[in-house]
Amino acid sequence: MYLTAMSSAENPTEKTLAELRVRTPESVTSLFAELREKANKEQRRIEKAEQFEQFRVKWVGRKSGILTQVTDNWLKPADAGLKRIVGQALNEFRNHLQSLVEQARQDLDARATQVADTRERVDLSLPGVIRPIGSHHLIRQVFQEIEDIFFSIGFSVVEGPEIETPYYNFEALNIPEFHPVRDDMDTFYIDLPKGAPVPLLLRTHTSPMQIRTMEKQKPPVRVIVPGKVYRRDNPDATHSFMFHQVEGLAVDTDITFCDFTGTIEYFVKQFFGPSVKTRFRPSYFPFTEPSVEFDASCSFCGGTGTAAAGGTCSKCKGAAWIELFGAGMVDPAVYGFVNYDAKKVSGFAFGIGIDRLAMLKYGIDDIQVFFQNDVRFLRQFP
Ligand code: FA5
Repeated sequence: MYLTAMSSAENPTEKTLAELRVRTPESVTSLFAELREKANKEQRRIEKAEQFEQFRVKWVGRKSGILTQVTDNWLKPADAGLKRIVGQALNEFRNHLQSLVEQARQDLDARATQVADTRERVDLSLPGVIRPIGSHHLIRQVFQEIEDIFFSIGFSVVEGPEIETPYYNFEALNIPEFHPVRDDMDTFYIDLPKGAPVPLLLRTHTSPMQIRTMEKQKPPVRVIVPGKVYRRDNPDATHSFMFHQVEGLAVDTDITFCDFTGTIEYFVKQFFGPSVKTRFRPSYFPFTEPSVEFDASCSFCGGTGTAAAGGTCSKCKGAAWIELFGAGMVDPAVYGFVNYDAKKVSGFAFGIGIDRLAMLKYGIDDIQVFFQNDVRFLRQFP
């Protein structure tokens, strides 16, 4: 409730003591007592800063506050006989008003602090907010596992562009234009403005990084290249238009087929466990000679081809082996593109499909779950 100014009828301070017919010290005292009571009452009703300001102006405002009125109307024109007693009462009244104003100011400050405290108070007994902690995607975890294994045998990691030129993606890998291998990698070319110096495409494998690495450094080379690749493959349980590979390349002056098989077998046993068996089959890649496909014994049926419950193992379809990746000794023709002397150096390369490797290791039967971002799937691999 806001304080209202007193009307002149109810405000005796607008009149002189003579007009109020106050002639004795007792009536002066009771007049001041009434005024003091009124001020007390109004001060007790102050709740807000505006009310405080109204109260202050009304009672102690210099221009027309009640204190000034009392001085002008009661003290100054008072009869000589009453002047002393009015002066004394006025002094006490002034002190009283000042302490009322001060008290009201302190009360308001305390109230504001209390409101702020209540708003900001932290209740330590309340249960905390549980923020779910994220984790690496399974593909990222598998990348990490593979990187750790190859780190331990002296390989380092390099990364390369996902947008490539046909030269790095095909030609320098010994895949000339119109080579039938390009049919399998028929892919995503980028729409470029007319007159662009070279066509660009999303890389179809991580193998272009073999060339980029050998262009940059002389042998010995021992690198792995994790990354995304893109192909115009229709999505199904084992195919995606975007998937992940880890390329491997080792070139030095005396690298043999034995180094190659030893390295690959070491990796597979570290990744799948010591009981897994491995084998090579002849294959063909234009940039390796000889080329192989590398198989591991099926980890689901223990390499028997038979499911635990009897019947054919659904993962290897009874073959007892699962194809893991392509690899081979670097074709000497490739060295010609990077100014390596094919008579002096030799090496091996491999290209692992990470999504299928993760599917095999973790028993996942549909590649699409990697890209659907369903937390019920992701949470299984914290
Ligand atoms: C290559 O990409 C060669 N660059 C690999 C290589 C490197 C050979 C170095 C020799 C030396 P390939 O097209 O087979 O090879 O693909 C390699 C792996 O990628 C496959 O074994 C498979 O695991 C995976 N892959 C291929 N296509 C898809 C696809 N559409 N979706 C998911 N994974 C795929």
